Amino acid sequence: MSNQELLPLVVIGGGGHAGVLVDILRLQQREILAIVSPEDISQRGVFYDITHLKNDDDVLMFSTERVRLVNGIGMLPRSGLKRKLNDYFLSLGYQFETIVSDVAQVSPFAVLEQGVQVFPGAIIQAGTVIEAHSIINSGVIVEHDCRVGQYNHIAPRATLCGQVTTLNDVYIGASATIIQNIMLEQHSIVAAGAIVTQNISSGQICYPSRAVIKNAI
Ligand code: JB3
Repeated sequence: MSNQELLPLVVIGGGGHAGVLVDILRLQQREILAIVSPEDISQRGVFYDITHLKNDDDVLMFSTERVRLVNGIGMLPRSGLKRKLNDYFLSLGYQFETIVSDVAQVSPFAVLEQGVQVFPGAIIQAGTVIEAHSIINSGVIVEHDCRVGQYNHIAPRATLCGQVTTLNDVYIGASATIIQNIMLEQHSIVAAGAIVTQNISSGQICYPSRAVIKNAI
């Protein structure tokens, strides 16, 4: 699809996560109409020359047919802000853009649903489905035939081996590893650096096992 057919964008949120998204979109020469954030954004150079709107209802000046939204709110464990804002704007008829960095590697045989965000260096292999509004952060590897649920946040450099399934609202921390065929149920959390070798039930948290240090001799 040429840039001419792509609709202009309005970014919701003006923090670090939004900054990475705008970086990606500038490289793709996408038209960004505004950053919507109650806080000052002038300290972030990446937002230069973009209109700053302070209230979410300012978005209503844009027709739902003539813009697409980008949710620039990061998704930390138990944070409901991203979904709350999504639900509000979806209920008004707005649609969210799926964003894929030019330096991510996404198989043509993978499926990305509405509002998915794939950051630089990420790899998504064949047969994998990423459901709506999930974040695949920088350097993440999602191996073949995985299914990532809605509103997941896969933090930088995490690895999902083959056939991993996550349900909705799962958080996988930076550099965590999920071995093949594992199921992570809704609202489960994997802490940064953890290695997951068994299924995790709904709402459970998996922490890195303590490094076992034994005398070598
Ligand atoms: O760890 C990584 C790689 N990224 C983190 C990401 C996943 O989550 C990042 O380090 C942060 O922990 C977090 O990123 P985020 O959401 O950009 O955090 P922060 O820099 O605090 O920015 C939050 C933005 O949301 C700020 O611009 C707030 O003004 C804005 N905000 C808060 N409430 C809102 C609202 N914006 C709108 N439009 N509406 C709100 O209700």
